[in-house]
Amino acid sequence: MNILLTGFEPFGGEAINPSWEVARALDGQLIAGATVHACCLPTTFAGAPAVLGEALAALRPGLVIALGQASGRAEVSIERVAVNLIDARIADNAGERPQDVPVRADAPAAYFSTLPIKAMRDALRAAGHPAGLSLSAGAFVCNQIFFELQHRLAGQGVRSGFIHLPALPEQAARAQPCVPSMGLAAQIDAIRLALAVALADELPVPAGPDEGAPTS
Ligand code: PCA
Repeated sequence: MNILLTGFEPFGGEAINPSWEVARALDGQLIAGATVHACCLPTTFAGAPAVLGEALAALRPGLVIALGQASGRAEVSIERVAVNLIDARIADNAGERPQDVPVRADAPAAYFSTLPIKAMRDALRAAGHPAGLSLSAGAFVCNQIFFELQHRLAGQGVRSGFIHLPALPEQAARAQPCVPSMGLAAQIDAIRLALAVALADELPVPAGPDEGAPTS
């Protein structure tokens, strides 16, 4: 089985993005017999969906987790819901700042994660990693990609979702004021564990948005 693990290129004037550092560190690793394939998405509204679509078509993954950076968050943040809204607070890497537009005009208002989010949170905490559930992935490129992912895989029987990561210590040290951070090795361990927990889930994948509410 293939696992697709996506990260984003640096954005907002930063030189590094923990999401891509974590994804590329896990690229090629075997987790419970499944192979991780890392894919770097451009942090642009116009470019990211097509790169995601190509990776989905090429790999036909049995599990997909998209990663992004959320500076200011103190924990590995397992997102519950993707909303059909783009409202950029800063420009993306192409200089675009769309506001108050849907991700897809022809799609539902929201999709839930189909990952075993509470089991993942509990396993991460038990392993000593700060982790929690989040009710908003924002309204920037991460939420757009989370929404695209859930829309494209709705009814396909493939578990998918989104996890936001804290800043790396070197990013936190340059922020004014400093923000919470988590070291890269710990972030990599946490996402490896999150993938293992998602793979171990034997419940049927929720078929669509109406049935996608987390039950665990
Ligand atoms: N974080 C941004 C986009 C890319 C990333 O890593 C976000 O939260 O939308």
